[in-house]
Amino acid sequence: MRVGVIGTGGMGTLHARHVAGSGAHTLAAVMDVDGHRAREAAATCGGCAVFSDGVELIRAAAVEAVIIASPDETHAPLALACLEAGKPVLVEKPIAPEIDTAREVVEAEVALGRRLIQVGFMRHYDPAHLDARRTLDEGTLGTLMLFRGWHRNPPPDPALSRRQVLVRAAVHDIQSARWLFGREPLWVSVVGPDPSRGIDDPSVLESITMTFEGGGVAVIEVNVSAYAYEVGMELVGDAGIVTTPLPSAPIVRADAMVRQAVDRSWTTRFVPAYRAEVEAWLADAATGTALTGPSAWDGYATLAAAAAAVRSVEEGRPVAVERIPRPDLYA
Ligand code: ISE
Repeated sequence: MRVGVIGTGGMGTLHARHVAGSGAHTLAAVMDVDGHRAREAAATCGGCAVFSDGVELIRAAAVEAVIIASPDETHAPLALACLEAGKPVLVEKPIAPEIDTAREVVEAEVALGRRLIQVGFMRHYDPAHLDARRTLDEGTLGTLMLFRGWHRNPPPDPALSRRQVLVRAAVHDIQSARWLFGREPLWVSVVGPDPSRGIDDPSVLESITMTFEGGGVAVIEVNVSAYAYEVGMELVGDAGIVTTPLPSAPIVRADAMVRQAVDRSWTTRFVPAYRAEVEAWLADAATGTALTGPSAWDGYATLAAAAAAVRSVEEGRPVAVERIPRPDLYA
């Protein structure tokens, strides 16, 4: 496939590198509002066309598939342009910052009648998550009762508000819980360590509890005040428990200490998952049939739960998740 990448910040450049290095596919074009940054990304990937307008890139004849890694509020309009052009797209999460916009994207794809959108929930491609998932599928854990997730980031600069953390970051963990339970959350409740902080105040740590249709509970720590970067989960079933392992970095004993390095950012922790995500998406796209990775519905449904999480902070109580019924396209 000939691929165009929109947005050449850290994430877009990493995706562009994975496309260029895939062997099977070509990086045809990149786009960024910062022309210098776009040209630099093109150069580090061995050269390609450079656009200053995302929709022009999407419509270009030389581009067969699109990756959207531009700012959050551009995700939905650009994904809609991909649907219009009939081109497969991998769009970074969140699919939109607002739930109504996310619903419009789902409705447009349903009207088209074909799955062309994949959302960037790369944990589906992370070996540690996949191993845990396999253990659950093999029946070793019995019935899944509890998903416990942790998502720890060193403090971002600039700081993120509680709303931003719930809508931009916690959607990953909400998606992991939906993926493992295979069902939708019914209720969401969020508490932070400092009850005086409002939804637009900086986030420190959010503790999100979700109850699921058909039983099951998820308890998720999203912590933007952490010593390093850690993402993991524990699945508690009625017959067993699986926990994703600690980092596989070597354990060093020296100076009367035992040390093991921990990642500082997702850009190192999840590199293999991002590469696998792009390769799986392109392999699906190249067949010309439906995409099979996390869908626009997953993007919408995680956002519906994130919207309930925002309301839970605002109203100080558990909130029911409101969402449209799942269209047959995503059965
Ligand atoms: C951040 O919001 C991201 O976009 C990354 O995908 C994620 O892995 C990271 O933990 C988030 O904080």
